[in-house]
Amino acid sequence: MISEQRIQELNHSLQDDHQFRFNFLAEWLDRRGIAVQEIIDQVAAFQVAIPSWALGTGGTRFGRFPAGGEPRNLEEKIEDIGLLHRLNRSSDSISLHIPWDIPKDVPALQQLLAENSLTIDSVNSNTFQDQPDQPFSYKFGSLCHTDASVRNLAIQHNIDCINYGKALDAKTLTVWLADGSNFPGQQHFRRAYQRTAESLASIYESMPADWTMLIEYKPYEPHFYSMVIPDWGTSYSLCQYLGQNAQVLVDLGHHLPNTNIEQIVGRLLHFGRLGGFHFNGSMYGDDDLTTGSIKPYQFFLIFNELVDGMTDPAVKNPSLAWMIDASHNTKDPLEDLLQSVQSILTTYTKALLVNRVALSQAQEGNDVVVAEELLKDAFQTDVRPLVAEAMRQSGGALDPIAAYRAAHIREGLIQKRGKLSIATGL
Ligand code: PSV
Ligand code: MN
Ligand code: MN
Repeated sequence: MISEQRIQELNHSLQDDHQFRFNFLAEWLDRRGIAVQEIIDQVAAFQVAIPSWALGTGGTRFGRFPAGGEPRNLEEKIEDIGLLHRLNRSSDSISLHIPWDIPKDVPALQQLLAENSLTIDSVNSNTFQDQPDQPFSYKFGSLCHTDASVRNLAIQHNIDCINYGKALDAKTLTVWLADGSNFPGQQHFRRAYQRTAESLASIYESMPADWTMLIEYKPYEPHFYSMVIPDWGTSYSLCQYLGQNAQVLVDLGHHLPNTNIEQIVGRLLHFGRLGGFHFNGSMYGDDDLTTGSIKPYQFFLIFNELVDGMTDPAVKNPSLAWMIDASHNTKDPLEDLLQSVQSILTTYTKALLVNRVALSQAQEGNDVVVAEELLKDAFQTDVRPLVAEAMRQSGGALDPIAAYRAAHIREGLIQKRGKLSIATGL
């Protein structure tokens, strides 16, 4: 849909302005003792996985307005992500959701992944929907269910996910449970937790030793009175119960308004239990909007904690799995994903600019104003030329969204797949 040569041609037309802006910023940072190329290399190395379920329009329960040209199968989803990766060189993997993405022809998929320079990031289980041929229902829960037959079905589904993942060299199983209750008295909290822990242990025991289980939490929805894993503390305690290869996954949208997410990140890093991140933007809750679109300063503060933890030798946390978990109701999903990656990299770059030595001194000396100003200084720096330069140096587009539009990609996809093609998603 867009060749590397076309990307270079488009870059050529933007090069002059880019160089001007880049030189100014690079010189300014250089004067302050910041190693610019090191920052660029770190940004270029940062890769964010794209979920297979975010390539179509999400919709709400009130309606859905398809973008047209949505991917109709796993192969086309891989092609779409390959396209994103060609443009920004920062989305080199895909997360699968079973049973939506059951791999059929594994060798052909492996070849397609290699052609698109992609790998499989994680496999996500789905026990929040009943499948047509399913013998028991998840209506009253899956891993927490009162009936062992339902629990075993959900356990087996997760084991199947691991096996699908193994065939494609994945190493992560992500578990998000919709289990919970809608009314007081409906569910016995302690027994539901215990059954969940034991079910997760059966799955954990079936996982290869080099795999990680990521456990996501969410305070509400689909249940509105209680969720079995509503918060990071519950995820954390389940991880402790399971073992070292279980980690907490933070999804930015899974917090109640005004939650101090950056502090949660700091805590989990301190315990060495932060396994992964689902990026999105949120105003009210699990809105799944474009990353960074609503609260960019909070997003920066979260990245500041992440960079602080990742660069502190005292922190013993495994490397993190980064993924976008968004839904697109009004935008072209591919443009939204490009915007999200751009926002993630921009915010990461700002966090890399924080003067950590000075910040630490200000914190230890209780200089509140200087500490805050150091953060604001990094946050207010326009680092977009650094991100563009990282993409250019990696062979991507200086301006991925402009390149996407210039190449009329959505129009091409509609022509190929039709106006009414619908992708599976949330
Ligand atoms: C539902 O809230 C959800 O958005 C979770 O964040 C999961 O990660 C995702 O769906 C896929 O199951
Ligand atoms: Mn999520
Ligand atoms: Mn969610």
